[in-house]
Amino acid sequence: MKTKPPGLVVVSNRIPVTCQYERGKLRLQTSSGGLVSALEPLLEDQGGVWVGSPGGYDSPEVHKLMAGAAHPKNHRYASVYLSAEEQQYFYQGFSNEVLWPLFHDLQSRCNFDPRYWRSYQDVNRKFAKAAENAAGPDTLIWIHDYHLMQVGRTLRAHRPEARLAFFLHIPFPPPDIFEKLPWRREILEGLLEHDLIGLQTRRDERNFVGCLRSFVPSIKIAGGEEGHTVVSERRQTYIRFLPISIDYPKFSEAAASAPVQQRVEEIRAHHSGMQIALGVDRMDYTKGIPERLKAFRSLLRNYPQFHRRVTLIQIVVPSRESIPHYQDLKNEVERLVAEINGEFGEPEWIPINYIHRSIPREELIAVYNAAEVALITPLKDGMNLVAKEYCASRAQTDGVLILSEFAGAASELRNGALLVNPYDEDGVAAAIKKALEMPAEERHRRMLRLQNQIRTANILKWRDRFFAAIKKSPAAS
Ligand code: GDG
Repeated sequence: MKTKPPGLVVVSNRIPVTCQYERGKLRLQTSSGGLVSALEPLLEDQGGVWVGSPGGYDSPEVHKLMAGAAHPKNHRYASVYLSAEEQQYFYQGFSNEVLWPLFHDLQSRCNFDPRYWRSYQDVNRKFAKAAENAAGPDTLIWIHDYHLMQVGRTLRAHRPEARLAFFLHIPFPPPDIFEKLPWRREILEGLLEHDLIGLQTRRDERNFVGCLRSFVPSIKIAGGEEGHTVVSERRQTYIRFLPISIDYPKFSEAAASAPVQQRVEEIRAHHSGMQIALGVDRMDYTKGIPERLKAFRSLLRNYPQFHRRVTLIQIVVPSRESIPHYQDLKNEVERLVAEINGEFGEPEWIPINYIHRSIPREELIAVYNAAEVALITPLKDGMNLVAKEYCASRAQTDGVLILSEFAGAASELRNGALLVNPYDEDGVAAAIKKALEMPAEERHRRMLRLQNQIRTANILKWRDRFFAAIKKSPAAS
């Protein structure tokens, strides 16, 4: 008997499990990062196939480990295996030395090596083939993020009638930055093979449409407030900003649970008489970690009344460690932590408590709950889920969110958060002071607004809005 084809195939660079060497042995670990956090609850609820790479190199050992891996209850993984060279040129190279810095407005960090582009196209074809194998004729194929912007091109060539959607998790740059990309036209035309393109914010939608106008002159664009429709030679594409979110109850319920509350008590008892400020980030230069540490140093220099009264817990999850810029960043962060602790520390007070590893989800929720202030100050960020998770985890409807105006989350959370320019060291220091001194009634009022916003616009709502937008896309009508 033939099995029913799945209704949804999600395609992303990584699936939620990672093959990694640990003390010389290859093991399976859970992957962390915003995309996995966002898509996991959605697939749990919806079912389907998740196509992506499990990391590690294409080898019999990795295949064997994946063959024995447990699949989640409601969906299954279809692995795409990458060679060492593909990891180097496609992943580290084109994805993370070209697209990542360029799309975060940091073009001086780009390395436009043409070998990277060739590998990017080859690997995108590989992902397209895996998606095609997993999809039935009516399946929606939903491709995610900047690693896979050419997958739609191959899929469309093989399946002209397929339903294809794309979501970009990172920002889309304005035309005067995007134009530096030698393959700008190919990237835009590849994206236009989808029926729907979702972006994080209105600004990203505006930038993307601006780039289409500048670099693909043959198309017609209509629309405004309710999204844009692009008519190209062969098809129509609907473009819409759809801000991603979190599984709100997962955080709020865990935060209120007895084991988490017990951990919160322990963490607070350890910092008795002090307020806790918190940073949680992947180790990435876009997250503004050195700039934040310098702002915290300004707080301690400008306002000595906070000595022994505040501790910054900074959790940094190792990321992309084989890329030189990331190694330099780690050294810079560690130097700054040591300098600041050296300058201000006392026998009974360490100003910055630095954790350089991923901690378990429940422990993270306990830390969110224990911290009076969250310092989310990326230089540029597609959304930033940590900002939303922090609010959802505040069981006592209290706590102050300090948020960079350059995070995608700022457009939804501006009414409750204290918005800052992450490049303004003294400005961020003043915002931390304001947060630490904020009256309880104002903290409560602001947090209530934030929680209401995030609870209503949660991840399942995001999915529903995405599916509603697909129905609106011209191919569906
Ligand atoms: C990309 C875009 C966009 C962090 N530390 C630990 C841990 N985490 C989890 C957090 C959160 C995720 O990692 C980080 O998500 P972000 O959204 O903040 O950032 P990116 O990884 O850069 O994500 C971003 C996102 O995609 C979704 O579209 O918002 O702009 O760059 O979920 O909880 N998880 C655990 N331990 C940790 O120590 N378990």
